[in-house]
Amino acid sequence: MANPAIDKVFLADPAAHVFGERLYAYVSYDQPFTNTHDSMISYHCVSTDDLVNWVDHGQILALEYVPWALSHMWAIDCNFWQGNYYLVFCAFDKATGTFRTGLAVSNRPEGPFEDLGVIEGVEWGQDPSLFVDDVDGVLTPYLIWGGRGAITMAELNSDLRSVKVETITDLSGDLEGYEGPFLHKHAGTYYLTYPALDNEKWPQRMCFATAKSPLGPYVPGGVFIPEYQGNSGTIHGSMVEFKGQWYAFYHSAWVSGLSTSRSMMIDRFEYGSNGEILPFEPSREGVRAGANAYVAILDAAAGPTSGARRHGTFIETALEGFTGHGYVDGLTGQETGASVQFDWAGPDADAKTKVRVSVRYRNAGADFNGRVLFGNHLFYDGNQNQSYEQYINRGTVFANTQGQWRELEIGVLEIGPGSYRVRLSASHNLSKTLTAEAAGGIQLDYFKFEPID
Ligand code: FUB
Repeated sequence: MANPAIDKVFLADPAAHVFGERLYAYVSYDQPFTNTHDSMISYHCVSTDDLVNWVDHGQILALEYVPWALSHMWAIDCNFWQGNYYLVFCAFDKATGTFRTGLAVSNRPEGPFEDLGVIEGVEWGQDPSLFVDDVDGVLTPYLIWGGRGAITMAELNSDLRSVKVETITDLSGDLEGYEGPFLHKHAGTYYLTYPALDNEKWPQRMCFATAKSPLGPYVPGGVFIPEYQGNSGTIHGSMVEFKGQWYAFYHSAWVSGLSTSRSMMIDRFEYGSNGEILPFEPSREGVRAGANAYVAILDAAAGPTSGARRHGTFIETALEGFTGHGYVDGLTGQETGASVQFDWAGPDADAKTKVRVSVRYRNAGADFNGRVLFGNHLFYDGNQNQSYEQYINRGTVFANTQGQWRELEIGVLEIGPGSYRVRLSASHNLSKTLTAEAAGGIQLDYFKFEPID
C-alpha cells in the first residue's frame, strides 16, 4: 500500500516543491495521540527522487528556537528566493496570542531553518504559503494565507519580511475558502486550491479556483477531493508537477483514525479539457502499488535548530571530501555530546516497532569510546542526564577509519509513538583530563533511523 505515502511519522499539511532533481515536502508534525492540534510545536521536511523511497530530514524548525512564538505551529510552506530557501510558517505569538506568519531561512532545501521573525502586515497569518510567480523571467513573491474562514493574499516585498499593504486582497468575495490555501500555475492559469466546508458541514473538501493573475479575481471550479472514508476532518495540501506528472499532496487519518494524528497522502491528478482539476477519490495505491521505503537521516550538525543540543562541540565543514551539511567536531571528552530530535508514529499509542540506529562518523586517531542515550523528548526537563530513559549502547567503540566516513550500526530500539532525542557523547570511562589525542576524537555526520519490519 503506498498511501499514506509515509506511515512512520505523523505529518500533516504537506507543501510539496521540486528543487533540482528532488521533491521536498514541508510538513507540520502531529504529536502522536495528543488529541489536539494545540500541541503542534515543530516542522519536518521529507524528500524523495522517486516518490517511493523517502528520507525524513527530521525537525527543520521547532518552537523553542522561535523566540516570538508561543504555540500552535500549524501549516507551512517553503520556496526558493534569491539564492536561499525560505520557510513561511505560523504560530500564536507571545504578544497577542493570535496567529502570526513567521519567516525562516536556510541555504539548503532540507534545512535546518533559522527564524527571521514575523512577516509584517499580515493579520491572523494562519496557514501561509509562498508562491513565486515567473513571468518572462521576472520573479515576484506572493504570500497567501487563510484561517477563520477567509483566504487572503498579497505581494511580498523583496526581502520577504513584509507584504505590500496596498496589494492585500481578501478573496472572501470570490470564494468560500476555509483555511490552508496553496497557489500553483499551469498553462498560464493560476490555480488556488483550498479546503472548504459544504454548507458549514465538516469534513473539509478540497476545492480549486482559477484566475488570470495571482491576486485574482478567482472563479471557483468546485470540489476535486470529495468527502472520503478515513478523512481527518481537515484536508490541507498542495499540488506539484514532478517528472512530467501532476500530484496532489494532502493528509488523512488512515493510520491513526484520529483527526489529530494525520498521515501524508499523494495521488496523481489530471487537468480536464477545459483546464479544470479532475476530481479523484483518495487511493490505497497512491502513485504505485507496494510499500514505500522510509529512513530518517538526521544531520547532527542541525541539532540546535531542530530542537536538540550540543555541548562543547562545534560544526565544521572543512574536511576534504566531505559533501554533507556539516559535521560535529570536538567529540572528545566526557562532557561533550551531539544530539538530534527523532519523531515516530504508530497505529495506536501502545504499538511498538523496531528501529535500527546508526551513525556516520570519521576517526583519524585512537579508538573513541562512545555512549548513545535515547529518551522521550516530552519528558525532557533541561537536564539531559536525568531525563534520558535508556542507553542504546554504553560502550560503542568508534574505531579508527583511516580518515574515511563510515556508517556504524549502534543498536536496535523498540519504541512507541512519540518524540525522542538521541545523544552521542564520550563514554564515562574517559577522564575529563585526557587530551583530545589521548581520548580519541571523532567527527559525527548524521544519525540514521531505519524501521525494521
Ligand atoms: O495542522 C493544523 C491545522 O489543521 C492547519 O493549520 C489547518 O490547515 C488544518 O490542516
